[in-house]
Amino acid sequence: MTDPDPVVEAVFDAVAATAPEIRAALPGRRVESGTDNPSGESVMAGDLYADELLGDAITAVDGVGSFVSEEREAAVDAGGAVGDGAYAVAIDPLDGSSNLRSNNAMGTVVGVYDAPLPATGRDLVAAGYVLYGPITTMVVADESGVREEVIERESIGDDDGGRAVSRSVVEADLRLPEDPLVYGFGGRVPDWPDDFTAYAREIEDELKLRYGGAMVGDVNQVLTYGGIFAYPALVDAPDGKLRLSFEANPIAYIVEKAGGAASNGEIDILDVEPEGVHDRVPLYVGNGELVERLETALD
Ligand code: P6P
Repeated sequence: MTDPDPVVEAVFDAVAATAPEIRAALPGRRVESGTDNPSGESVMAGDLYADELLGDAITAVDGVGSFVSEEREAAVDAGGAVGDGAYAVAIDPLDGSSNLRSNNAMGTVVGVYDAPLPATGRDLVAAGYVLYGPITTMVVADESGVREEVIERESIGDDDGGRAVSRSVVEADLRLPEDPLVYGFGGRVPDWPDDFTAYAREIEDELKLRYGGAMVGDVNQVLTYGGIFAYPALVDAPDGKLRLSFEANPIAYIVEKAGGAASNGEIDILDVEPEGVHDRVPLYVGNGELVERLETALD
């Protein structure tokens, strides 16, 4: 069991500390902000709030050299030499924020890279996500494995009104269940290439549909019950929808550390060489045999 990296721990302490603030702010931020993100997607007020809070908290961590967000065009310099003792942290502040309107699960995705971005997933030293479900949980993966924590506010005494945030490990060794049970595929059937549609038709006869419109919630279903999640290449969008740096790479790192697999349809997601930090990539992630079957189907 390797000792936890103090900078990585400090990053996830910072992420956990913001979670109750972000959750408490969501009811008042269910509206569109009127702006688009660098990927051209409309941004909710909740996205901007989460991005601001997490940006301030993460860039304040000693050992973080730069900060990259789905909501920001360029990296934010946090004052350290990335790759030479400092890390680059990439986040999707509020993944699935469109679920604010329908009050469904969403979350924050975090990747901690030991190299300036854009970088491959092989440069990740840790990754995690916060899931705003009925319970606020945080899944964290590093070289020692994958754990699930419950994040709670705690009153630390009436006199000062201060409130600490607790991180309670509820699963110290999170492993992908061997027998697949659920699947979730993004996009619409008419948008899928024929080879993916044929694969999906097979899977639909074998597994139960669990698709909630937020990657973190859908991947958490796969990690809980076993199965596969995909946001595939589309006929009119061969790179799919999800961003490599702050969605696909962190999720691939987590699921592979938990015993699963992650592919862009041809190679391991973690080997995909990006040109820019906002590059999109098809993502197929979960049970190794189902991912391998998918790669064969797309051959
Ligand atoms: P669709 C959320 O906007 C997101 O980036 C992922 O969290 C999610 O998997 C996907 O897009 C949902 O896309 O097309 O189903 O709305």
